[in-house]
Amino acid sequence: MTANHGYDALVGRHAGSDRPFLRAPDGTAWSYADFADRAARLAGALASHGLRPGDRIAVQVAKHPDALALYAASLRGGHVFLPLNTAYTAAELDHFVGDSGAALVVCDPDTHEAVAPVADRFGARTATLAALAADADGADPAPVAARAPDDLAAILYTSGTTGRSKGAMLTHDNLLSNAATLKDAWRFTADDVLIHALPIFHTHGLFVATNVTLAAGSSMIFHDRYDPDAILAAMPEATAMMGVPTFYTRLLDHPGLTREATGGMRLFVSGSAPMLAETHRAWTDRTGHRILERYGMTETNMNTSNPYDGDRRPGTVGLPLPGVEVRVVDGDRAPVPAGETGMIEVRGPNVFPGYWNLPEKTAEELGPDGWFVTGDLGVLSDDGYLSIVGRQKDLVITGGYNVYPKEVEEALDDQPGVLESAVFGVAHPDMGEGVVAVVVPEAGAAPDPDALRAALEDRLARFKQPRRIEVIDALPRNAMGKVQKAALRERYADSFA
Ligand code: MCA
Ligand code: AMP
Repeated sequence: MTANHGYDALVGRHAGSDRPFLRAPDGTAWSYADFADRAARLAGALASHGLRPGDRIAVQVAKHPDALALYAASLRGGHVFLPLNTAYTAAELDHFVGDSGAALVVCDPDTHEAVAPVADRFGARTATLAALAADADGADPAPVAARAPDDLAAILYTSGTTGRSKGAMLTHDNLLSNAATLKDAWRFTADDVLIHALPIFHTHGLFVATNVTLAAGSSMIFHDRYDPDAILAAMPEATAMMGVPTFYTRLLDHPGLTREATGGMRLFVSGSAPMLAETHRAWTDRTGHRILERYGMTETNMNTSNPYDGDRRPGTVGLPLPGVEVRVVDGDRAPVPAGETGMIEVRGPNVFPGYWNLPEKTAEELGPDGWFVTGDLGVLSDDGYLSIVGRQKDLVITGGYNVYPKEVEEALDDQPGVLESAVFGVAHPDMGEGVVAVVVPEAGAAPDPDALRAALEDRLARFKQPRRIEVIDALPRNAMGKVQKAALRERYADSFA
């Protein structure tokens, strides 16, 4: 039998198991054998579309069990899975399809008309997930492609300071090693039932939640969106949930969140964005549970986690995971003592091999010694707990989604009457941070914020669009001419209060 490092361990070994894997509120109920069979047939459908090992599949589809099976099919066929946020516009898609050289773009019927011309331009095929699923019904299972630990399993695009998204390459072993580590660290077993309400186009929902479930042989309740009522209704049948901080603040606003409602749960995990210590404490007061906060990145999967047994410290992201090294360094990349702030760097089997087709960018962030520069600022306590105290990278995290200001600034600067702009994040009660833009008009021009907003509609995903746009005379700059974003953040701090 051919060895496929990720597929065999995550999916293949379950092929004969009638244990439950996934159930969805729409009535779908898949055993592990059903899931493996679905993946094998979808892999057959992909092969019939001419896909070969190593080919990239770009996938922009609504959350659906078949989308998860398509990820497993991609692993089986040895393809490289490239999931895309459903909020991305066709304009944004252009870069992902072109840069990755995807052979196939999978979309939904309602986006087919917009997606097909993008795929055509780069010589990629287009298929809807529904059409692939129909093909899969009649397809023979595709053979399992041979894949070594270092072979690519996925590319996830993550924006950069230049405004251009970079494709983070992830290997079979990046995914598998992290899943095995998290399963043990968080004590996942076949008895667990995970509430899965995250999107499956990012690391959190696709890798952390799904791969941990597969690695442990647990099952999941698969919600197609986040809805606090539906989550509370699912809790009596579940044991664990993973979410971004907004999941928790919205549940705290729900009167149904009580000790009784959460009584059967054993674990609540939070990550992707900073959780306020007060949210952590409020959760404990209401439910008696201590949220377990962890820290990761697209490029590294998960790096640190608060302990399962032991002190889960509010406002910290815990300790390095087994096998993962974490250090905090100064400007010369020399480690600083505990208690001092510096740049967080990580190293381990979880760390990606680089950015797709960007060797220079890769070399800037990933040294030959394997340490990856995260762009996050942190401080280690005497007993090894990491706290994230800021970001050196100019990044806004809103509701767990990342927005790189440069990309939004470029879109604003292109608008008639705009001389320049600055984009930044300020506190938002629901999303953690909300995006704010200030624009400086060209001489004699008077850009209208509503018109600017409308102009961004087709260009940027909704979550990147500024929730507040102000026209101002000049950007505050320091003596070096650099825009003082800290001053702007302070001036507009109460925008969403
Ligand atoms: C939706 N909107 C947003 C966001 N989500 N705006 C800003 N930030 C967002 N995150 C827009 C909608 O388009 C809508 O616009 C309006 O805000 C209100 O939408 P609402 O219905 O309230 O939102 P929702 O559909 O309930 O979504 C909120 C959400 C969702 C549940 C928090 O954003 C979500 O699932 N976030 C999770 C993101 C995630 O998985 N991140 C992991 C990345 P309009 O009203 O104009 O139509 S992986 C990662 O970061 C690393 C590796 C890690 O460590 O995990
Ligand atoms: P992404 O680019 O989507 O991979 O997001 C990774 C970034 O999310 C990290 O570099 C951090 O800035 C942030 N992040 C993830 N988890 C946490 C956390 N628990 N606390 C604070 N920031 C986090």
